[in-house]
Amino acid sequence: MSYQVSDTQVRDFQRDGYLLVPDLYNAQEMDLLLQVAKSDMEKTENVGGPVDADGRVSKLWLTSDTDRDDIYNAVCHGRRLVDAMERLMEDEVYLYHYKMMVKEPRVGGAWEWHQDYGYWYNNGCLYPDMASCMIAVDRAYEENGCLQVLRGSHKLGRIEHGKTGTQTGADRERVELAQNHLEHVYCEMAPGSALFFHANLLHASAPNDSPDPRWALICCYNTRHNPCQDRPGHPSYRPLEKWDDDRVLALGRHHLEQLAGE
Ligand SMILES: O=C(O)CCC(=O)C(=O)O
Repeated sequence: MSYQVSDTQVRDFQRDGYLLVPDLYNAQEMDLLLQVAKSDMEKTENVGGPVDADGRVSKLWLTSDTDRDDIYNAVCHGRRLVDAMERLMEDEVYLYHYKMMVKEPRVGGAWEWHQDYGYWYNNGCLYPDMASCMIAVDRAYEENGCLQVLRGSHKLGRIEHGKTGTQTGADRERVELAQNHLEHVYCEMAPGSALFFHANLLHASAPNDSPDPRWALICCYNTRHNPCQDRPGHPSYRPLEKWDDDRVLALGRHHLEQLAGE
């Protein structure tokens, strides 16, 4: 499957700071991704996350394995995603990191309002010319804590960030000011849809109060022209190899076959 971003979508992204693309991945691909991720999560000790203001953990599983032949990398390196990202960011991009966001039914915590560049600024990234793509593995809707954004907030510039619980969030007064003027959008997503969003877009998500899980893969990219310090898990420029999109299914199936043989 290939995907081409239209001129209108580029304009929408530049105006709103985000773009929702339905069905970028098909049901089979998301089903494989979920099966692999669930089995991996059982084995990894690396699942944790910051605590929100009410003491609930917002689990995430961050990885800097950006070269391994696996289904996560097949998504992050896949032309359908990378070509779209390059068109939206108007430059070559490279993979900064990726993470699986695991919001379990009834217990998954909130994410405070923040800009990703509020964090990445501290990695010496010179410009906010970075973006992420959130891929809905499960259906995401208001009650299970879908992503919320303030439309157009990527144009506000970088806002000061400080601690809320153990999370880092944007200055509350500034967020309130923005909320008085900008549209608050709940980005409800069907599995396989993708939300591209700019690193200065204010976003948040509520706790998961529903009986349904809300897993999502977030792939983060920097542009080639944007110098960043080289840190573990947050690298400076290194060319991104683009992979054919059919590797998502191929590597996902391979992984499950291996698991079945274990
Ligand atoms: O998964 C979520 O709901 C929010 C994640 C997020 O805001 C982030 O990773 O920057």
